[in-house]
Amino acid sequence: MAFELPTLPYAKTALAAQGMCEETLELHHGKHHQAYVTALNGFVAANPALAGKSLEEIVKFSHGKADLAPVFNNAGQHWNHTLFWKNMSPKGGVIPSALEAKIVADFGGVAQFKEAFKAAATTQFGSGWAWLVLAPDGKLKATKTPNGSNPLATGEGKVLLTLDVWEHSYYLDFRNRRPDYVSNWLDKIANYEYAEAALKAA
Ligand code: MN3
Repeated sequence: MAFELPTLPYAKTALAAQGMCEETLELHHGKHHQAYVTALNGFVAANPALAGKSLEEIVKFSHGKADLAPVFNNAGQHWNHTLFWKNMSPKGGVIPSALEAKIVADFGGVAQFKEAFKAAATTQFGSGWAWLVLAPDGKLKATKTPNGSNPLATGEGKVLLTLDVWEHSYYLDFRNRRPDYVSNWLDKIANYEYAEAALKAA
């Protein structure tokens, strides 16, 4: 079974008023994400060791193996983007109460959480991702990974929220201003209801 590009959970115009324009979503979802899916399917078709494995299994299996680096990059990017689309909402930016209580307990406050997440997102040199995870010690943690990597591969915790900080995710809307993209995303676009549901399921 070939992997498929997931449908966006909202219209391509749905986030424009919040700072992510239709062209960004069209290119990012329809071109960038599609390219990762197409490449991954090519690798799976050519390598019997990958046949029948789920996306999660391929990410873990290929992680840290030099000869499977292109597989890991594309499988990771497929997993990361699939989550990223669900991590945004036209009604984003509102932190529900159970998640807020956990954020206050572990970061000291919402402002401190946003500061920590923003620090992770802006200090990721070059391409990569920022994450809010429930770490193995039971505490929320803001972290980052380069390129197509993710906490599923590194074992840093269960993912509640992720933000793409590759330039293709923000250049049309914010040009070179990654810090503004991150702040705007946390305040207006992030789907904290998804993050709270993931926390409750963890
Ligand atoms: Mn991307």
